[in-house]
Amino acid sequence: MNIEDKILAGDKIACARLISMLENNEKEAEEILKKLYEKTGNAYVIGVTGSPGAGKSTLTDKMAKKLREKGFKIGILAIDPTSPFTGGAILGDRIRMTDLILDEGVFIRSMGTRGNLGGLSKATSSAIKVLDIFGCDYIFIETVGVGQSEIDIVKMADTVVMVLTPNMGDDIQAIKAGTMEIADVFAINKSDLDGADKTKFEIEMNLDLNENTDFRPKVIKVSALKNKDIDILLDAVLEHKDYQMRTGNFEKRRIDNVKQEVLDLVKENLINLIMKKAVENDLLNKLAKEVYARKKDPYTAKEELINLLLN
Ligand SMILES: Nc1nc2c(ncn2[C@@H]2O[C@H](COP(=O)(O)OP(=O)(O)OP(=O)(O)O)[C@@H](O)[C@H]2O)c(=O)[nH]1
Ligand SMILES: [Mg+2]
Repeated sequence: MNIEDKILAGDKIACARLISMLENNEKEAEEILKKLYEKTGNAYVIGVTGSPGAGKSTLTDKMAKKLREKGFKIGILAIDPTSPFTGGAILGDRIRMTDLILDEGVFIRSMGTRGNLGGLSKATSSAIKVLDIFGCDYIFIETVGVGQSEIDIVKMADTVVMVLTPNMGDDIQAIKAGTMEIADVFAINKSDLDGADKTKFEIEMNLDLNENTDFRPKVIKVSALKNKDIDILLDAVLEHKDYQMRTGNFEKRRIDNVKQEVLDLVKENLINLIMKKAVENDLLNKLAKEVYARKKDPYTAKEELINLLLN
């Protein structure tokens, strides 16, 4: 059997292999995705984001288990830009889902920056496609932190769950400042500890200021550790899913994402083409020296490089 058929037959190893090939930017892998692309589009993607240690992995594990009980097939991608590890080296500290790993209906993988030649964002969007083809009904993408690269990644999700914890103090200010608007659902995790009501109150107050949006995110107190109120959180996710389906927002969001993806691919390809030609002719070196010596300006240099492609 070739790798395509294996993946369609539910072979996890083949799935992992194709993801690795995509991470290595292998042309053959892209060809496989081209052939199988029409089989994507069935999975619903849930982004889980929040500060380090907020309980994202524990929570993802509990949500995945609930969905497994209903017979759904699940994919989990743990994205960690600070981690050098990728693929098989996952099962360390950042993921606490050991028993799910043995479940044939669950695919788990962590993805770090190293070895991802085309960048983490591209690798993530490729991996989502592979898991979709593999037959996952729900795909979780866990991202640490709130930096721009994580935001770009979490935007690939259909629903974003922002995980907060009680007594975050200044952290909550940071969240307000930058990233509140990417959340579709807020999960106040660790609500077995004191202070969850206060955090919920603060988030609700902030949402009050934002009444001009047509969807108001739910704020749900949960405890991943105690497996408490996970159903309520999942209901809030599904409610957001229904809202999007009803209003056409789902389609709009996905089309916006495709636009971004295609443009990113074009950018990458053009740069590669220009670099290849510029290196062949030693042109980049020559131009850089000329710009340095003030014989030329950077803008003219840019035009000359672009002209390489056009001619
Ligand atoms: N008290 C309490 N502790 C929790 C809860 N959920 C998770 N934890 C603990 O918080 C710690 C971090 O949990 P993780 O699930 O690894 O958190 P994370 O956000 O995935 O962490 P990183 O991936 O490292 O950013 C662990 O020690 C968990 O046991 C909870 O609901 N209540
Ligand atoms: Mg984690």
